[in-house]
Amino acid sequence: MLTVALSKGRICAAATPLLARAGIELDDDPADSRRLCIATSLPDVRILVLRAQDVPTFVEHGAADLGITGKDVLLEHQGVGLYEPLDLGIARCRLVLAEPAQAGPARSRPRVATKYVETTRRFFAGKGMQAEIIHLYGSMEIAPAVGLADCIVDLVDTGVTLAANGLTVCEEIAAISARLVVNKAAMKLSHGRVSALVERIARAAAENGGGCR
Ligand code: PRT
Ligand code: MG
Repeated sequence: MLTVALSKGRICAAATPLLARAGIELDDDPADSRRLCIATSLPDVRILVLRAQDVPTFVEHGAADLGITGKDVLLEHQGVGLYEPLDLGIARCRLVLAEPAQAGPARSRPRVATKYVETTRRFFAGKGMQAEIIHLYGSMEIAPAVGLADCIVDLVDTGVTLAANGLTVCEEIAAISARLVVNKAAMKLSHGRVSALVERIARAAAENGGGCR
């Protein structure tokens, strides 16, 4: 049996049609099933539906052989024991630094609201700066308006949410999309079966206009 850990929410919504094109049909719709483990049309492949942030943990520990999650989550997790063989080209967005459109003069030690604590720390360290990081779990966009932070690090797609909260992008930190990850030990021990599944998904992603290695 090969177990694939799949990030629920918008990545799951985009990945399900991609998996179907790869010949992997889920027996239940993850959006309205309470099952967290879903069988598929391939008798030896099952899907675990997980919080995005938990996908690398399951794969790293071998509880899942493969995983599908966002590059934002992987940058933050900095997993060891994971290969990242494939960019699926779905759930694309950008990780950005954003600030109020009418920002005051920059501080030497900016206060930055984000859920991407490690990625933000590394980004500022790369500029030779120290940031005061305010760790939030959501609704980062409101933090500058209420004086909690000077700027935010968050995902942006259309930019509508930033604009609605009076924020503009100052800098792009990373281009984000969903990635396929593989447990390193599974890649060695079950090489034939794992690489056949990776190939199947790679072909479907390429047909979809994504799928870079
Ligand atoms: O997990 P959490 O509950 O914190 O986030 P969520 O419920 O907003 O998203 P979820 O769980 O469905 O999926 C999160 C994953 O989807 C991320 O880890 C990314 O890899 C990927 N992804 C792709 C995105 C977006 N695009 C995106 N636009 N995740 C979040 N957003 C948010 C963005 O932060 C903004 O607040 O969507 C909002 C709308 O974006 P605009 O710019 O189109 O207005
Ligand atoms: Mg969510």
